[in-house]
Amino acid sequence: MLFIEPDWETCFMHHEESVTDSLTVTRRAAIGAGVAAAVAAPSVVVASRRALLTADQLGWDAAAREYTLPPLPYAYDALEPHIDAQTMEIHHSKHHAGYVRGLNRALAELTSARQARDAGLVKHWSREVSFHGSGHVNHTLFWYSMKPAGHGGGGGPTGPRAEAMRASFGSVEQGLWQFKAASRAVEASGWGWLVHDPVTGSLLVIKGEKQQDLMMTGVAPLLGLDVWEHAYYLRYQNRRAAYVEAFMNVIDWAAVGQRYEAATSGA
Ligand code: MN3
Repeated sequence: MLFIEPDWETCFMHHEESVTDSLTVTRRAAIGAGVAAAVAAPSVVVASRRALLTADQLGWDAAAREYTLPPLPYAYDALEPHIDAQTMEIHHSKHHAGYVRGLNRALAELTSARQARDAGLVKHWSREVSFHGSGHVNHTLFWYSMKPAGHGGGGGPTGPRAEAMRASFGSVEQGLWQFKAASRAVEASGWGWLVHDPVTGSLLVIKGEKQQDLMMTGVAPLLGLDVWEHAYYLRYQNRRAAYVEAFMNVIDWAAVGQRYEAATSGA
């Protein structure tokens, strides 16, 4: 059963079509509106075989019941030259930190609005939870999708993941081409995603301009690419395509594979 306080669950219900079990929530956690797992069910995230991110990775402070900015799993300059140290430092210490602050504040304000029975404010702060929570979870997944080039980063999918790419896209190369094309084509800010659809068993490429709305019911995110300008402008300016291409050199395919196995194992 979910480790969700009844009030949280009620508040999230209009973001989630049906929060019925921990796996459903966990699988949705990183793709946008499914913040519930990150917010209220860290123990479920840890315990689930399908876990995408652990409570530690998400910086969840169980005692304080709030989030802290989780450290990067590598140094700011570890992804050079593909992603520069200054961009990484600003992206993590300013942008990601802002989402964590925003999420904590929104959760607190939501509590107050609910206690005051103010439906308008509940609507407002629920949106803020969705926006900042998605930002927090998406960025954490993004950091854990990269490794230094040649040291875990780059190359391509292997084994069952490569087979899944072939079955879904015709070839690994065509799948990566579609992922890059979708990421380049995001209008203004947004994300490119490689996801697993449990209904068809296929991999899909999706893109989203608004992270708070970025949800496909039930799909499990495998790989996300941040194409907001703050993610690349210092080094690549308006050349998003060059940044998308550079990202290929630092993808941690082992991590993507672990998410794929988690998404496809069990029922
Ligand atoms: Mn970003």
